Amino acid sequence: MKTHYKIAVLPGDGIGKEVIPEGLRVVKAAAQRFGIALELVEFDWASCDYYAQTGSMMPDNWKELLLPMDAIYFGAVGWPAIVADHISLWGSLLKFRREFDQYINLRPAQTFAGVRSPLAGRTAGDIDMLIVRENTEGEYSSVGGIMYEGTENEVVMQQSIFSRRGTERVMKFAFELAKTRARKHVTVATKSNGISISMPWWDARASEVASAYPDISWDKQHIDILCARFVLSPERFDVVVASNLFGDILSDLGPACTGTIGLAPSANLNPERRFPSLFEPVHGSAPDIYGKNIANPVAAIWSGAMMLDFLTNSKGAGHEAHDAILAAIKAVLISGPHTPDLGGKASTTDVGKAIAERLLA
Ligand code: GGG
Repeated sequence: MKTHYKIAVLPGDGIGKEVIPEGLRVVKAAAQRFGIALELVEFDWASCDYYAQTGSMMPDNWKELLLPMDAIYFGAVGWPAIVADHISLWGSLLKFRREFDQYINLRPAQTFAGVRSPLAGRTAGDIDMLIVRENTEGEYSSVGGIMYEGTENEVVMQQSIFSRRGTERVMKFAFELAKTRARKHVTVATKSNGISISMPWWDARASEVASAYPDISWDKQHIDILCARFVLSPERFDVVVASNLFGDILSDLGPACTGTIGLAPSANLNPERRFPSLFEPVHGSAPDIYGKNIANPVAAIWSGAMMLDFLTNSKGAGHEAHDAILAAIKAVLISGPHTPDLGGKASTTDVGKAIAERLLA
């Protein structure tokens, strides 16, 4: 059993540089309280500033530097004034997900006391779902190209790729996760009426995997009506499993229905632990609010809690630290301070300090 964990810290771009210090403040406080030894190694790459200096998002030996780490704590990527978003994303975050086989992107969405949901009448506990996004293939594929570029015959194509291995493993993860939940239900996001080859195949893989889990109920829903139901009746969802793109959309929509995506954490997992897993807020770099110290740090802080939990296999000190951080977040969401996305006037730093103080009180 490990007692010492090495964490790579990559704040990245924009508000990533504001929320990660608050996440670290709370993670360090939790580590102190629960006796977890952390070695934090900060890097300034995987950022558009680094790209501006070097013409690349990361150094050539990035993999060598990250492989010895137990986890990666990441902020956000994207600064379109320096480099187009698809270059920065494919040059950093998507490299981590693919080359470290972080095939699960686990994204919880919950309503909390003290946070007003934009959906009428929803209060704490009404929404409580776990979105499982396939994270290494699907619509995020690098297979495609442009032909006859710049002519009147110009065409472009980009293939979606679904492998049997990739689809079965994400389905299995979702059904295993549902076993740990009270409602034990999996919803499979699909679009098998319109996307008539890969999505019926995706549904068939869901059906095969589901047959090994007789105690888990499940259904499949087309992505269009599923989005509508996230808004109209989000309380019906428990575990939702989706392809890379559908999962990305649902994991902004779900947290938005709870009040703000400023609360939404994520864990990019290599469940077998052959490679480091990566923990990051769902939100991006938000150039429009960067520099004002008003970004909500809760998503980054909660991601840090998920990291501690994962490091210790959801047992012992890391698990206790996770639960204590979540309790401190909940307390601060009730009594404040709140950042402007929650209707408050507090700064990113005020909220981080309040959660850390609550944790150590
Ligand atoms: N912290 C998350 C982040 O920086 N996201 C940037 C982004 O655009 N991500 C797209 C994706 O997760 O697929």
